[in-house]
Amino acid sequence: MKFIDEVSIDVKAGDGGNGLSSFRRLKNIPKGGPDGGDGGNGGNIIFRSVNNLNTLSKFRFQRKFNAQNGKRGGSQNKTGSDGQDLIIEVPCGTILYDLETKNSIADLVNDQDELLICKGGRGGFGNLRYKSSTNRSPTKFTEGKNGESLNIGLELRLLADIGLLGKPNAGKSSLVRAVSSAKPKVADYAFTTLHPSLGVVDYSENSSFVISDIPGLIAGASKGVGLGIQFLKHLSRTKVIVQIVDIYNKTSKEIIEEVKELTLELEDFDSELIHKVKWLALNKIDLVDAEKLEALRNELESQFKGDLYIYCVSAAKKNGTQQLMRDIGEFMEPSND
Ligand SMILES: Nc1nc2c(ncn2[C@@H]2O[C@H](COP(=O)(O)OP(=O)(O)OP(=O)(O)O)[C@@H](O)[C@H]2O)c(=O)[nH]1
Ligand SMILES: [Mg+2]
Repeated sequence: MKFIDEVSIDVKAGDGGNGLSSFRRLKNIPKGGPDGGDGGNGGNIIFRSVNNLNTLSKFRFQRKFNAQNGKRGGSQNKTGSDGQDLIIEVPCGTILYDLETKNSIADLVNDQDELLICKGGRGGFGNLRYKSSTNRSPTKFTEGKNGESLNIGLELRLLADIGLLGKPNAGKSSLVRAVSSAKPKVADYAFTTLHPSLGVVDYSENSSFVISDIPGLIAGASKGVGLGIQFLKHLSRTKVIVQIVDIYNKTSKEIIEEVKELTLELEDFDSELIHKVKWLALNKIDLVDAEKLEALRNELESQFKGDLYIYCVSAAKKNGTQQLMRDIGEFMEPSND
């Protein structure tokens, strides 16, 4: 299914049913009293987040959602039936915005989180309600109230513990394949990955975390170059961001430039995210001479002076990748918060 992470939709709760004005008509009681019942209430619009969805794609086909109206009141003091609530399911991690005010209304994170977003209108009163000692035959009734309506923006921010940040071809998808059972496509051309995906990493016998693969980022991304920065929002909920660099055929100067360049793009998008970049994975070490690698590593260690944990890995050969995941997993354990 196509990956969609932003949509706008119109939702409207049901209107309340009108009250009824009627009088009892029985053969032997020609002048029966008022017996008009109340209208039913309109159905509410409720959003629910569920685990088994991971994209907002279904909203491409349906943009308008109406909950049922309440039914009109009946004679013999029958209340009209209430309109059914409409439950709209979205993936966990969906943020709801009021598009008019631009305010965020809800952030549905956990499976089965629910929130009433638009309340159905109340049903009107039937004429029986208006009977009194001074007015035994009221004809007055009230109309049901309109249900609330909203123009809502939905934005999905994937829920991952770890996000990967890297240029196209750095080996992000290869790393996800190496450490999880997820199988994002890997190929030797830029922008193989066109949308984010998630994988579960079992970093020890009883512990796991979720890693997210995102499309590659290039200089100028914040100005829309390449696939742009639209996917960086999926890094916003991660606890840790791992930067990954292809070191094959590059000088240490080029590698340092690349690390800084990507950090700047990330900063342009959201300066808060910079603090999450704690790890640097130097990838494709299988293609690099061991001595050169050692020198490179020392140079980078002194350049980033403890700002980054530096790891040498080969995602393709699964070399060093388990250790990297284990160390990140242990770093994220609650006692280290
Ligand atoms: N030799 C070697 N090749 C690798 C390694 N990791 C990835 N590659 C190759 O590098 C190319 C790009 O790998 P991907 O995993 O698709 O890279 P990516 O970062 O996901 O790329 P985009 O999705 O385009 O951003 C593929 O041809 C991989 O086989 C590695 O450790 N060693
Ligand atoms: Mg990829």
